[in-house]
Amino acid sequence: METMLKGTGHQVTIAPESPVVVIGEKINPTGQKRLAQALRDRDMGYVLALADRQVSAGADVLDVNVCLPGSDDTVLLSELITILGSHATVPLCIDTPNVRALAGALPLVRGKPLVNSVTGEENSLKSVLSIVRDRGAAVIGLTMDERGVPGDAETRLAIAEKILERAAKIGIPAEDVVIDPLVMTVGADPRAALVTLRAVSLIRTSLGVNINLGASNVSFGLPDRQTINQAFLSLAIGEGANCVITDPAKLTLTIRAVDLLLGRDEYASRYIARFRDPHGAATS
Ligand code: THG
Repeated sequence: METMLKGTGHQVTIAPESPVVVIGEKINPTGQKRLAQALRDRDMGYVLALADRQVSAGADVLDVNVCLPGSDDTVLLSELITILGSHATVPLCIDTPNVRALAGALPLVRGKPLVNSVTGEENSLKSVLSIVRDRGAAVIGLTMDERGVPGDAETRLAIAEKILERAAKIGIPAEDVVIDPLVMTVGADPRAALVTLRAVSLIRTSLGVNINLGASNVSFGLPDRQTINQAFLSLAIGEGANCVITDPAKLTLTIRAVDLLLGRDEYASRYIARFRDPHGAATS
């Protein structure tokens, strides 16, 4: 199954056996004071530089989240989408829990974006899927619902099935739904990563859809988070994850190494390309 995304200058395909697609997560003010301030000051130059740095570091797609604590992101998201759209050429991933912000921003995105995200909650399914369908976008489906994130892989599979059914019902094809089985932190629950890895495998083999994962949650509160994130991603890609939302400066090299080891990088050219430019500016 192929999920196709488009920016103004790049087309990106998420597909099994293809190289893993990297979504740069850094345009997100959560835990980033400098970005939060830049967004409050409308210092768009700072945000555009952050976009460029991530693309140079290997991001195929850019996640855009401008949710500042205590303020509505409706206006800011639309403003940033417009500016980013005439600057960055890669596809965008619109990351907001605010349906109004999503509805306002999505028509302004050029190409074919990814919407982050819909969940198995009735409210979310009802409001988000129709916006996605009307725009002809693709969407990330999170395997959580009114009861939260299930503690077992089978229930996450059931939620993924429900999201796909509801999407199909209103005319969104399965290839435009990327399922995110969600990872919790292993610092709080030693089996957290294991459940996610099982869910990746189960969803991938049962439903055949493409699978996204965030890499940063897993290591929260532990020392040397990067090592844990690298190990987790390697295992997850081995189980079938083929799209990763992460910090490209820290994880791209590991991802390219895993692609190489899984036979998805002929002549090791993509891995080697990361070394051609000291700033990591090689993009293919
Ligand atoms: N799945 C989907 N979308 C997601 C997530 C996911 N969006 C949000 C999040 N998870 C991924 N995005 C971020 C953005 C910023 C940070 C982490 C995840 C971040 N993290 C460090 C921290 O937690 O303290 C701070 C900086 C760092 O060391 O990198 O800033 O799972 N679909």
